[in-house]
Amino acid sequence: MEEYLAGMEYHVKTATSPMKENTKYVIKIVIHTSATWDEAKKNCQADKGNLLIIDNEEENTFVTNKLTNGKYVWVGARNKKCGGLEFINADDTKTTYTKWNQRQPDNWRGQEMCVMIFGKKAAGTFQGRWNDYGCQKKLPYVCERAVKEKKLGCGEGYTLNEAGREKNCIKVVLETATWDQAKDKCKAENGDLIIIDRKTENDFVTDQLRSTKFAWIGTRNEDTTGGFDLVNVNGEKMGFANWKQNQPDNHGGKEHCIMVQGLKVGQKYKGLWNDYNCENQLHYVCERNLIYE
Ligand SMILES: [Ca+2]
Ligand SMILES: [Ca+2]
Ligand SMILES: [Ca+2]
Ligand SMILES: [Ca+2]
Repeated sequence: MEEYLAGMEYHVKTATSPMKENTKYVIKIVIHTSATWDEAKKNCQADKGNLLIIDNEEENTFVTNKLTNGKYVWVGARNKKCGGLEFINADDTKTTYTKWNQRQPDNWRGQEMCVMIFGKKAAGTFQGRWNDYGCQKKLPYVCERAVKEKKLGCGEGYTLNEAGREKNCIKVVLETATWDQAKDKCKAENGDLIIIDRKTENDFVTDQLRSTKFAWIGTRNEDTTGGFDLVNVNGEKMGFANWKQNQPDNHGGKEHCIMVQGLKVGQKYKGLWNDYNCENQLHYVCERNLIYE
């Protein structure tokens, strides 16, 4: 339970500080180490974060639901000074959102200056509520840390392709390869030979085949008896096609892989498909999903 919990991302919408708006946070629930409030804060800061500042109801609920093993757990609010009941956060900003339990905060005997939240091990009506508590008590705690927002992109060498059925990335490869080699090369980069879904994608892709006559695409003929059973690299029956005149013809009974013509054959013939001998060495086009960069 000491790791930052993967996937537990929290978007602060109504943040205590404008700096924090739209920042994504992850939380870490430290349940097996008990610490005083100050130690807990120090530990969180050593981890490039801070004791959890609960900004709103949504975050309060989110965190409470994660405190499955917690009864009393430190969070990042504390009393500003002796005597009063004004609270500040672990980053010294004013505490705006609170969720006090009944009759709290009470600064019992003048010794309760730090704030804890009741986890799921506490009585039902207490869960998710706050209590001011003696700062020297040793409790588990919750840290939060802002994370850099990762952006989806294509990665080096790939171009965004918004022309197909789903948005993804393509790469025109100008080294030559047989159909099988081309497929393996695309796979090695977590993609596959391109499936051309529709006319717009065919146009988009072939417009980029500037130095190419013929390029392999991700369709082949699975019929070995002389007929046509055109299947894409996902094993689906071919949907869109853009055959050249009199194609496919399985010429000489040896043409089982599909290529598309590039701009090198002229604008007029660009984009047309032909079945071709799989052992021919051609350029090819890979397609893969967007990745986090
Ligand atoms: Ca927060
Ligand atoms: Ca109290
Ligand atoms: Ca596609
Ligand atoms: Ca042919």
